[in-house]
This record gives sequence, C-alpha cells and structure tokens, in this order.
Amino acid sequence: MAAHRTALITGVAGQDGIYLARVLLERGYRVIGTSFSLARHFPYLQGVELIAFDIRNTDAMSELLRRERPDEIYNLAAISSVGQSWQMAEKVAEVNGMSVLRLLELLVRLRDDLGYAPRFYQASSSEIYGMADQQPQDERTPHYPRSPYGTSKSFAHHLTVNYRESYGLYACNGILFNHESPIRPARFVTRKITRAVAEISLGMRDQVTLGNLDARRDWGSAADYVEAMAEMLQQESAQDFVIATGEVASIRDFVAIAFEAVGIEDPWAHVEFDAAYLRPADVPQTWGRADRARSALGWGPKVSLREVVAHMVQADIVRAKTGIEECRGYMFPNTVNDALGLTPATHRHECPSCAAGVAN
Ligand code: F7E
Repeated sequence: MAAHRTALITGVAGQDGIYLARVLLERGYRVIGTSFSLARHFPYLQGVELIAFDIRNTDAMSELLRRERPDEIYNLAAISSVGQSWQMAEKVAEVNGMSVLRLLELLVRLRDDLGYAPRFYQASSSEIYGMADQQPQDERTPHYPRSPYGTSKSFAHHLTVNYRESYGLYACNGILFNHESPIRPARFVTRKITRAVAEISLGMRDQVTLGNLDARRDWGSAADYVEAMAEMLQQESAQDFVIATGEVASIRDFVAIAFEAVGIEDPWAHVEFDAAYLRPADVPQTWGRADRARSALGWGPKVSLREVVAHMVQADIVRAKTGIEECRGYMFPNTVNDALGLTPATHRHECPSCAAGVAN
C-alpha cells in the first residue's frame, strides 16, 4: 500500500524524525524532510530529500505542499525542551502552537482550492496532562499543562481535533509519552544520565549533577513509538492515540538502572543535586494507558526501559572511547555491540555504518 506514496516529515532532524524517516523509507515511501537547520542530517538521513526552512514560514510550506503533494504529513517540528520553554515562552507558542494553526488553515485551503487532502499527524505530548488528577492517562483525560511547552502542545492538540471535526480533515494527535534513544540530545535527563554514566565508568569524570529526582515518567523507546505514528495515518478514520508503556519509573530509578548497566554499585556517590535544574513547575508523574492503540493499531511497546537504558549507555561508551559523536550505528543495538571497543582510528573503517560510508 505504501509503494509510491510520499511522506513529509517536518522537524526531520530530531530524534523522532530520524527514526520515523527510517521506518517510512523501509516501507517504500518517498520521504521529504524539513528542518530549520540541516546541520545534524548527516549521517542519519540518507535517502531523505531534505529542505531547510523554519516551520513558521507558511509561504515556504504552501509552496512545498503545492509542488510535492505528499500523501501524509507528520508534523514533528517543535521546540521540544520543557525545561527551556520558560526562557522562550513566546517563541514556543509561535513554533509549537501558531505554526500548527497556520498549517491546518493551509490544509483546508488546499483541499478547497485543489481537492488535495493529505493525512496529517500532529506530534502531541503527554505534557498536555501535566497535573491532571486521572492516573493513568488516556485520550479522554482533561488537559492541565504545567509549562509553556505543555500549554503550546495542548493548543495545537485541540486545534487538530477542532479542524478534524469542523472541516473533516484526516488529522490526528499522537499523544506520545517520553520516549528515548541513543540519539536523544543530552539536554534531556535520560541522555544526560547515560552519557555521564558512560564517562564515569571509563574514569573520565566522577559526577553528574541533576535536579528533581522524584519526578516519575512513563518511558519508552523512540524506535517503538515511531511505528505507532506511521500506523495512525493508515486507519479508516482519524482519531487520537496515547502511546505509552503503562510502566512508570522515577529519575532516581533511571539513575540506578543506568549505573547498574556498567556494574557501579554505589550510584549515589556520583550524583550531585543543583537547584538550578529545578523547573518553576514540574510534572510529578506521567503514566499512560495505550489501550486504544493496542486494539485499533495493534501497537504495543516491544522494548523495556532496561533495554533502552542499556542501549543508550553502550552507545555513550562508544562515543566516549572514539570521540565520534554522531554515527548511524548508535541507533541500532546490534550495531552498537559490533562497534564497541573500536579505537577512534579504526572506528570509521570497521564500524558497519561508517565503513559503508554513512558517517562523516
Ligand atoms: O525531564 C527532571 C525534570 O527534560 C524529565 C520531552 O521529550 O517528554 C520530554 O519532556 C524529568 C523532569 O523530559 C534534570 O525536572 C531532573 O521532571 O528529560 P526531561 P520531559 O520534561 O519529561 C515529553 C513527553 C515531551 O513532549 C518533551 O518534548 O527529569 N530532571 N534533573 C531533569 N531534567 C533535565 N532536562 N535535566 C536535569 O538535569
């Protein structure tokens, strides 16, 4: 069914865009990706047709849609850091909120003018639930966002529902709970921890400094979650889906699991607290119930948190040993195992990805 279909991924150079592009290419799609900067595209986006523009540039988006007419649009472009969203609240509202409104408006216009009606996926987030009383959270849980980020995602979420109901667009929200991978940037707590643990295990440093250790998250694997995104656009009619594992762990638990992966028995000797990492308001717990995705999409998580953490730590050990920050091999557990232990000099020749000319 996917053969000869074209997908557009906005924000393609982020963690999810990179994993989703891979899935869609494997399914036979032509994949076009936009990013405000293409600095990070190499070595992860081979096979993707890349275009650089800011998602706020509606004229560029209009021209792209008129020219390429993708069958499916995955709108992943966003400022994704909750912690930084207080420092740039207005920009977050513009990029994560207003851009979605403009894109939905554009889709209505294109349908009315040209009869062109692509399917639309909006990257919603568990951050829309924030302090919601209901645990676990599902598609019916009322929103109570706790940050400019969560608020912007809630705005975009409601608009997506509203434009579906008002204009009959095939538009849906993927309400993804936290999902991690070795290519998660280190501004997020998981990768900050796994990078530090890798370096501590190699004797390159001694400490990691963190904020709120009591927050609890429903953490899954990015590689698993992008499969659900692709499935959401293959349904008979559009609806919204929570994507979560149903398992919750605290930041404290995550720290313990990561140190355990390298055999360090007393993690707390290596952890410092700094109030600078506390947020003006935090979300104490996210916990999702993905029953709808399970029954309608046949989706369920395949990878446990322990496996994700082990994979992230392994990739960070290779990074620390080789000094090579970006390598396609880090995305896949088996490739990381093969690459482990290589010296910087041999990595590029012997790592399966780099040897294939995939890395820089
Ligand atoms: O924080 C606490 C922090 O920044 C997790 C994004 O992908 O998932 C992500 O949002 C928790 C918070 O992710 C540090 O206070 C402690 O309670 O890794 P995070 P997030 O805020 O959950 C959702 C679903 C998204 O949609 C977002 O785009 O960890 N924490 N110490 C810390 N957090 C950070 N970043 N750094 C610390 O040192």
